Amino acid sequence: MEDYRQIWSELGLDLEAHDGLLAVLPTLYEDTILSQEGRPEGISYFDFVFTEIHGLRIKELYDHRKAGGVVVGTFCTFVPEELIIAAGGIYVGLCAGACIADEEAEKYLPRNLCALIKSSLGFKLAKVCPYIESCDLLIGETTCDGKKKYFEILNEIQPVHVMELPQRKEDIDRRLWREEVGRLVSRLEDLTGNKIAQEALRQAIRVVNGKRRALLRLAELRKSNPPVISGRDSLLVNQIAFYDDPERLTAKVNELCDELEERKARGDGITGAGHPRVLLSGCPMAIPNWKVPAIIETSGAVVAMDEMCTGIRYSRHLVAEDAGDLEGLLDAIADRYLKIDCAVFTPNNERLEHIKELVRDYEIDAVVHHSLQFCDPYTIEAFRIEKELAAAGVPFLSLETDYSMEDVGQLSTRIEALIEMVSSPDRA
Ligand code: BJ8
Repeated sequence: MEDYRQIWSELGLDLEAHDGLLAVLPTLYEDTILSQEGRPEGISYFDFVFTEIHGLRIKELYDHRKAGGVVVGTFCTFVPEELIIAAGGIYVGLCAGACIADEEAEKYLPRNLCALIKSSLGFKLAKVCPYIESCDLLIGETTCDGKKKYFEILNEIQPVHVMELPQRKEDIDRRLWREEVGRLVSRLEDLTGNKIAQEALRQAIRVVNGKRRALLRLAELRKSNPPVISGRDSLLVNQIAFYDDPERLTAKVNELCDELEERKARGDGITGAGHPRVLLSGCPMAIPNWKVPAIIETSGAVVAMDEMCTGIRYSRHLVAEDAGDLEGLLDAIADRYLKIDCAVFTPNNERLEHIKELVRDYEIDAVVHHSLQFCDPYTIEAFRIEKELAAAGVPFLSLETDYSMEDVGQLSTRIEALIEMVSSPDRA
C-alpha cells in the first residue's frame, strides 16, 4: 500500500487515522472471510480487490480524473448507475460499514441514529475514506429521514445532488420519479460536459445489466444443496460490485459461477447437505460489516440467500435494453428503479411477497431479519414479516444491531438457539 500514500495525501486523507483503519482490516478479513474452508478458487479475485481496497481501485479513479473524467459517489441502490456511465463517469458506492469514526459523526448527528449513516459521515469527517474524497459529486436520495438530514450536512462539505424519491408507487409518483431521472441527467451533463446520447446510454444499460445478470447467476447457484459458496463470500462479491469496474467484475463473477457450476455438477459443496439454510433479510451490510452472517455460518448454518441491497435487491431487476429512443430508455430506467422494494415505501407488499418466494425457492429453514438499530422502516416491517412467516410455519428471528462487536455474545446465543431449533429431528 506504500505506493498509494502520495495519492491518499493528495486526496486530503488524514494519513495517521487512515493507517489505523487499514491496520484493523486484514485481521478482521482473515478471521471472518479467509478462515472459511472450501472456498472456491474464483473468489481469489475478490480477495485481491479487498486487499487492495484503498489501493488499486483508488489509483484507477485517480487516473480517470487526471485524464479529465469524473467520479460520482452513491449511497443507495436507487441511483441509476447507467446514467453515470453514459455521461462518461465512474460510480462508486460509498456506504461505510465500520464504527471507527462515530465520535466525529456524533458532533453533527444524534447517537441514536442508524450505524450506516453515522459511519458514512464519520468516515468523511475523519478523512479516512479515499472513495468519497475521489468524488466530484455525491448523489443522495430522499429515502429515510436520517439520510435526508445527513445529505444536508454533507452538502455543506462536498457537493450533493439529492434525488427526490417518492414513497409510494402510484402514477403521480412514477411521474415525479421520471422527472427526477431527467434532473439527474441534466446534473451529470453539467458536471461532465458530455451530453448523454441514446447509444451511449443503451451501451451503459447493457453494461449494468451484464453485471446484474452475473450476480443473478451467482444467486441462482446459491439454490444448490450442498451449498457451493458461503453466504459470506457471496456477500463479499455483492459488496465489491458497488465499487469495482463493472465489466471486469462481470467477467470475474461469471468465472466464479463457471467454477461453481462444476462444483454443483460434482455434488461438491462448502458444507455437507442438511445444514440449515438461512435467508438473511433487511438492511444492507456495507464492507466490512460481516458480523451477522459470520455468526450464522460459524453456528452451523449457511446463509443461502440475502434479501438486502447488498444481495438480491440490487440485482433483481434489469432495464429493458430495447426501449426505443433516448426518452424510452430513460423511461425504462425510471421503471426499473421504481421496482426496488425498499422498506421506505408504503405500502411495500412486494417485499413481503418476495421474501416468501425466496423462502420457497431456496428451501429456507429460517429467516433472520437484520435491522440496523434505529432504522424505523426495516425494524417496523420486520413485525409484519414475522407474522406472515409464522402463519406459514417459517421460523423467524428479528435482530437489531449496529457495527460494534459488543453484542456478538448476545447475537450468537439467539442465532444458535434458532439454528438448534431448526436442526432438531423433532421439528415437524
Ligand atoms: S434502497 S435499503 S440502500 S435506502 S439502514 S440509512 S433505511 S435508517 S440503507 Fe437503503 Fe437505498 Fe433502501 Fe437499499 Fe435509513 Fe435504515 Fe439506515 Fe438505511
